[in-house]
Amino acid sequence: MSLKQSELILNDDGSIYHLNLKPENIAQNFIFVGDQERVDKVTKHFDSIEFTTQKREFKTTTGTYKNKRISVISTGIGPDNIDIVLNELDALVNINLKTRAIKKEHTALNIVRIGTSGSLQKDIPVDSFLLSSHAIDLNGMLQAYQVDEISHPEIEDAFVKHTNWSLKKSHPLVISNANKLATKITSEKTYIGITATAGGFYGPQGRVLRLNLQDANLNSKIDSFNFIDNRITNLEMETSAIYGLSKLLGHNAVSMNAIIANRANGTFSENPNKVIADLIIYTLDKLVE
Ligand code: R1P
Repeated sequence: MSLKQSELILNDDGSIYHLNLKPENIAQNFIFVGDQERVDKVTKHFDSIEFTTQKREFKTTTGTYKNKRISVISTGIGPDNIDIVLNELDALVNINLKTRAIKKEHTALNIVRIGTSGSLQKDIPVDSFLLSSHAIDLNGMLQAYQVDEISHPEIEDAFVKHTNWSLKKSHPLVISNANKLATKITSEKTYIGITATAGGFYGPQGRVLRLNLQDANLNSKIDSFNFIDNRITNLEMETSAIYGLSKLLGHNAVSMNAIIANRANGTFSENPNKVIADLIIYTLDKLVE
């Protein structure tokens, strides 16, 4: 079956629509960052750079770090952007862009997100690293797909009950994420926990400036949720989308969070750039171990 031009959209030069990439431009190993300026903060450590391009917020650079070929891409903010990035990267490796047919042989990408995040637990301080063992999707993007095979109804139902989750909002989806890549990057330096992924920065993460919240107590109910010793440790805006789409599409993903804020005690890192720089080096070195 050949995918229609309206479904698989290519630019005039044959590159994929939003990312402006061709299959030969990318490595099998990916680092996702939110901020476009963070791409160079990763690739400045590379031995060599072979390719770079940017369209909108999606900047991609491919090169080698200690002889390992890695592509770094900025996703911008939020699950909606992850939908674009993961579907287009998957198309680059698993769809023949010339015939528009899905390839018989599947290629799995290895993806590590290096992002910033706010801790929800007093004992996970600012300036620490956190690896997401699970994600809880609070934004609903994934519900556009058939997600039954990746969902955990027992935990989701317990969360809905514990938080008295409004039925007007999208049903929370819990995605577990144990894989070899996660094992490789885990160490005594990494906290582990369930990462909650919100679809916005202010109201969806319980911040009040001028608007009242649908549930003013939601953050404290998220903090106190516990399912067989699993607790929700941090909030950010991409992990559930990365974990959910990677599982559905057959890619290996890990989300690494530089904790720059602690929402439980109201603190913010005095030097957020340092914890991000440290996490970049930590992750790169773990990738080539
Ligand atoms: C919000 O400020 C952004 O920061 C976090 C959130 O997930 C969201 O994307 O991650 P990044 O620093 O990777 O962008």
